[in-house]
Amino acid sequence: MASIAAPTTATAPTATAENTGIRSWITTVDHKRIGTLYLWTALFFFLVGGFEAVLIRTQLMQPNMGFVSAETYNQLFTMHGTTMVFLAVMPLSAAFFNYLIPLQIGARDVAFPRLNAFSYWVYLLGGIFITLPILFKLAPDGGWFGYAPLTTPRFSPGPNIDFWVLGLQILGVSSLAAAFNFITTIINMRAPGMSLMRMPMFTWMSFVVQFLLILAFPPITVALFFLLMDRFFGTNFYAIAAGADPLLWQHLFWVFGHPEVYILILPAFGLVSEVLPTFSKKPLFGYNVMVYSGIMIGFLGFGVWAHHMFAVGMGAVADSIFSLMTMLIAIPTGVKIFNWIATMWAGEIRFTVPMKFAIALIAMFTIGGISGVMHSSPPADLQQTDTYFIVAHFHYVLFGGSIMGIFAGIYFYYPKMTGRHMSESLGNWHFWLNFIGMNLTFFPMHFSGLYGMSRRIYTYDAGQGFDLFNKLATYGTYLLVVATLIFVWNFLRSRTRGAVAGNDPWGAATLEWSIPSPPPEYNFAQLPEVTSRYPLWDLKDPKMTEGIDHSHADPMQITDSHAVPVHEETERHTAKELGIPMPLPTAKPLFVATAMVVMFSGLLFLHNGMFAVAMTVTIGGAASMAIGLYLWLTSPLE
Ligand code: HEM
Ligand SMILES: [Cu+2]
Repeated sequence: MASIAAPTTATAPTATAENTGIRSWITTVDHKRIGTLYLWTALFFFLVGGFEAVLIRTQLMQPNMGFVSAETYNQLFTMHGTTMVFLAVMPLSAAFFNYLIPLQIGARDVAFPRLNAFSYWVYLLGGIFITLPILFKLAPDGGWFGYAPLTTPRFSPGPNIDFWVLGLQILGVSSLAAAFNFITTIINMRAPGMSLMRMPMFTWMSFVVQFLLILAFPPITVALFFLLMDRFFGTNFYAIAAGADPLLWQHLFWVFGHPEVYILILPAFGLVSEVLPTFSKKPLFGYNVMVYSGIMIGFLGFGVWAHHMFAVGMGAVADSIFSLMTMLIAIPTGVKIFNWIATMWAGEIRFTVPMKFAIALIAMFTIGGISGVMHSSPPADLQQTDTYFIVAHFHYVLFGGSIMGIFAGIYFYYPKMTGRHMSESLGNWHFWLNFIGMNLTFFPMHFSGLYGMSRRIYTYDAGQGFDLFNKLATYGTYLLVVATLIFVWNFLRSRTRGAVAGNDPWGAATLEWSIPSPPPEYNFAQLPEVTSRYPLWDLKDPKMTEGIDHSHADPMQITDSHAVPVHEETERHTAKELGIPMPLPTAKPLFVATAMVVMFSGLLFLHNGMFAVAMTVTIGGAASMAIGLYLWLTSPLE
C-alpha cells in the first residue's frame, strides 16, 4: 500500500525546551500553536455540528416522527448550518492558514503575532457564545442565512436570534483581523527569492481567500448592524410596515454569502493542490493557470449573489445576468478540475490516505458543481429551490469538497504538526466509511428533492415518494458517525503512538518539509533563499522537474546576504541558543477578546427590561477593551 519512509524506531520527537503548560497556551503568540488551537477547537465544533445533523436525520428517518419538536428542529438546522460554516469549516481553514503560510513562505511567524492570538480567542469565545443557548433550547432558529424580516423582533420576539446576530458580529471581527494579518504576512514576509509565482498553491489560494474575507464581511457586518439596531433599539431597517425593502437583507446577505462559499472551498482546493503533486511525483499541472483561475473565481464570486434569489421575482433582465454570471464561474472551476486530473496523468501515483481524500474531493466536488450549474438556470432553479435537491447540492460541495480537502490536509500535515504519522489502516477505514456514508446520506436527497420534499420541514407524511430516500440518508449519516469516531480515535492516539516522521515523510517539494517535524519555535534557523517553485525537489531529485517550467533560477546565486541556499535542517535548538528574537508571550489579546464579547453580551439584557444592567455591562466591556488595547499596544513586542 502506501509507502511511508519513516523509521519507527527513531526517538520520539520532543517539544523543545519550550514551556507546554496551560499558561503557555493562553499566552502563546506562536502561529503554530495558534494553528493547533484552531484545529482542535474547530474539530470540536465539527463534532457538535455533526451531532446536530444526527439529530436532524434521526427525526427525518421515517414519516411522522416525534423525536424532536418543530421548534427544536428549527434550532437544530439553524445551528447545524451556522456551526458547520462559521465554527467548523472556516476555522479549520484558518488552522491551516496559521500553521502553514509562514512555513510555506519561509517566515518565522505571521506579521502580527498578537493580533493572531486575538483572532483565535475571539473565535473561541464567539463560538461558545453562539453555541451555549442550544443547551437551554434558546438557540437561534431563523436558518443559517437569518432572513429579515423573519428575524426582526416582530416575527422573532425571543432572545434566540439575538445570540445569532451578536455571535456572528463577534465572529466577523475574528475573520477580518485574521485576514488583514495574512495579507500582510504574504505580501511582506516571504523569504528572499520567493516571488509570488513561486508561492506554493495552498498559500496562493489562501491569499485569494483573505481578500474575499475583507471584501465579503463588510456587507454582512452592515446587514447585521441594521438587524441589531432593529432588535435592540427599535429602528425599522427591515420593518416592511414602516416602508422597508423586503429584499434588503437578502441582497446584503448574499453579497457576502456567495463569496463565503468560495471562502469555504478555496483553502481545500489549495490543500489538494499540495497533496496531488506529491503523491503523483509530478509538479502541479498548469501552475500559472491554477493561480489565475483561483483569482478569477474570487472576482466572479462577487457577481453571482442573486442566483440565491431567482424565486423572489427580480425580473427577466436580472435573472438572465445572474444566470450567465453563474454559468461563467463554472469555467475557472472546471479548469482546476482538469488541471488536477492532468497532474495525476502518467504520474507515479501513491494511494495514501491523503491522496484518496484529495481524489475524492475532485470526484465529489464535481457532482456538486454540476448540480450547481443546473440551478444556475432560473426555470430549473424555480423547481429546485428550497427543496432537498439544494441540500444535496451544497453538501456535495461542502462535505464532498471542503471537508474531503480538509481531511486530505489533516492526514498530510499531521506528521509535520506532531512529528508522527496517523495510522494508515485506520485512515483507510475512515476514508471508505466516510466516502460511502457521505454518498448514502446526500445522494438520495437529490431524489427526495425532485419529488418535492421541502428543506427545513421537521416532518412529512408517508406515501409522497420520500420515505425510502430519507431512510437511506439517515443510515448514511450513522455510517458517517462510525467513520468520524474512527478518525477521532486515530487523531488522538497517533499523537503518542504513530510512526515517527522525519522532516519530509512524503517526499514533498516545498519549504515546510525542509525543517524538523514538529518545527522548532523559530521555524527556520537560517532563512532560505528560494530559487524555484519546488525547492526540495530541486535539492534532492532535480530530474523530477527537469524540462518543466517552474520559474527556476541557479540555486548557487544567493542574492540576499542574510539567506542561505535551501537545505534540510535536522537539528533542533531553542531560539535562545540561536539568538533569534521571539515575540513575548502575552495574555492581553485574550483579555481584549473577552472584554469585547462582554461588551456585546450586555445588549442581551436590554430585552429583559434591565436597561441599567445592559449599559453597565456594555460600557464596562467597552472600557475594559479600550484599556486592554492600550496596554497591548504599548507593551514591547520582543
Ligand atoms: C455530518 C454530516 C452532515 C449531515 C448528515 C448533514 C445533514 C443536513 C441536513 C439534513 C440539512 C437540512 C436541514 C433542513 O433543511 O431541514 C442540513 C442543512 C445544512 N447543512 Fe448539513 N449535514 C452534514 C454536514 C454538513 C457540513 C460539513 C456542512 C458545511 C460545511 C453543512 C452545512 C449545512 C448548511 C449550511 C445547512 C443549511 C442550514 C439551513 O437550512 O439553515 N452540513 N444538513
Ligand atoms: Cu451562490
